[in-house]
Amino acid sequence: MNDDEKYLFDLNGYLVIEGVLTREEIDISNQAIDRYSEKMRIRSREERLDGNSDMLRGTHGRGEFGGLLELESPWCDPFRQMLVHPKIVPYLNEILGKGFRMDHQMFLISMDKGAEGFIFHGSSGPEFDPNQYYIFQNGKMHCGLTVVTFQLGDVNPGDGGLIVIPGSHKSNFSCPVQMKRYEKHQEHIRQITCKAGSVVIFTEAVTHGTLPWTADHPRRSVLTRYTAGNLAFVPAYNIPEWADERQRSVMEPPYHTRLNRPVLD
Ligand SMILES: O=C(O)CCC(=O)C(=O)O
Repeated sequence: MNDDEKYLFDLNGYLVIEGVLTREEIDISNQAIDRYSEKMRIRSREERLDGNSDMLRGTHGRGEFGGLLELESPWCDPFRQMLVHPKIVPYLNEILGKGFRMDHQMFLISMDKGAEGFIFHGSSGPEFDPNQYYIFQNGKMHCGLTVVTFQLGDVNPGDGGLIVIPGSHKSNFSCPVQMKRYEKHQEHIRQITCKAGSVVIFTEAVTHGTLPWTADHPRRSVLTRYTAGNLAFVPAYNIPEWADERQRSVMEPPYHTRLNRPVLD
């Protein structure tokens, strides 16, 4: 993570890293999702995420596809590589510290035209959230839950998808309710655009949400939430047999790095 990237992550609470996946990796990942399309779960109207905001309303829920790491070989391969992707590890070592761990299991967000948005959420201000936080101390960033999103399709201006309030991970006041509903102050809100193969990293402390999807091509984003090696948001899980040494290291339960915790370089 170079100095410009550190500055931008600290400033905005998120970072876009371009060109992480090759065209072949993007294609295989998309083929895997098409092949197992029956595993896609469309959120029901009872589980709506739009917070009853007219600005975030859609015609249907977003698609979610879990268990990507457990697909049959070779379809699981690109996702297992994403888990400990060598181009992403240095960023997580900087943002979360060595010994970082996968917290929530990897899953796909899929949105086709008309899929609803997600009301703004995140933990910034006014209370301290010991699981989702952003602190800068002793010349270093310290984060709780942090999201890594691999993009399997382009996200163009106006398409919808992930939106953030840049800098809100350091805010001290509550986000105005109408802003959370995307009804006010839109000029301070940024839609994150990027090309297929890019990765977006953001701290859960930055106030973020989702705009309804408007493009003809689907949104496909593979999300994994990581956290510092001593933290857990969700209960730890069993380490699967297929995991190699690198993958095992990010699936360790939470404990201090000093206790011979395996770390990735
Ligand atoms: O649309 C996005 O990428 C944001 C998703 C999100 O914040 C969530 O699922 O909790």
